[in-house]
Amino acid sequence: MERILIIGAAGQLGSELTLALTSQYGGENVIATDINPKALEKFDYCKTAVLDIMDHDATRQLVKNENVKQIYHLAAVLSATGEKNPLFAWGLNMDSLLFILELAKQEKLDKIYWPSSIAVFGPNTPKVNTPQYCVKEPNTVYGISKQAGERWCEYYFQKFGVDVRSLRYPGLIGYKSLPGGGTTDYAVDIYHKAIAGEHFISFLREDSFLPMMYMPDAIKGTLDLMHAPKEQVKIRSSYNLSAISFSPKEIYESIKIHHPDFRISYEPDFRQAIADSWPDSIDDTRAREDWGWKHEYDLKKMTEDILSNLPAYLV
Ligand code: AKB
Repeated sequence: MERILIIGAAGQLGSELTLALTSQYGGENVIATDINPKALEKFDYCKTAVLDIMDHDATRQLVKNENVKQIYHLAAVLSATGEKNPLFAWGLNMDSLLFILELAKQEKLDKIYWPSSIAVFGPNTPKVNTPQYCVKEPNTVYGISKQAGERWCEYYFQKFGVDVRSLRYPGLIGYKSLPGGGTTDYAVDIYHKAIAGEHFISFLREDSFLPMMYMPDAIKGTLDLMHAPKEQVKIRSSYNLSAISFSPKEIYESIKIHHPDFRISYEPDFRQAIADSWPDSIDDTRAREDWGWKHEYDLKKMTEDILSNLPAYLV
């Protein structure tokens, strides 16, 4: 049986993608891996393995022994954490991607998925409806690593035929796991504070707009891209992908409708400069044209869904 390996499965995206892949391929054929053994305990429905992606030998052995044919490589240091330890972030983000691309080439793997991000854009990029192709001068180590990673993905596709596919995710918002060091993660934390009846302090200004997406849309987009016939995947760096765009004030107001006593204050920190360097909104025409991308959730629908489901997750 050909298996799917998920690297960094216990993170925000991996937690939900692993479940979706398991329902499509069956628990026997999905291997969730993470560096943290405790974090793997929640995956009682598929195969698991403790894996440090920097351990090339162990990763290669796992791929060979388990007959892995597809890899979702999700492990990365995100934007805010990356700024605290730039060389570590660069080392992990780049070394792991290059190793996986090389492994895919050597072992003739079927498909690789690697997430890119709106962080590839920078202060000189057009901010509104940011096009697929435009100036990209990222000024975070995370953004620089995603931009370089995109070039490597296209290189491995063009030179060696590695079928690697990628999306430039906006801020992803889910309630099934806690945020992991991103600039957009305030939009996850705010729901937790509202449910707990606590005051929320936003580390971004009230009018700081960023592109965002509810997790079910992100999962659907990822699987649609991975299931698309090869010839429809015409962009091999990474596709712009868009759903909603809002500010801290707007998400707060959407929550306040359901929690009238909820309070917010604004104390921008170093993450404001990161947000200021990213687009307000994204043009994802190519994803819509090439393989039929369509989002479902707007801010109102996402807030209703999170507020009705999050409490059950917290008990
Ligand atoms: C982050 O904020 O670092 C991530 C991203 C936009 O890639 N969520």
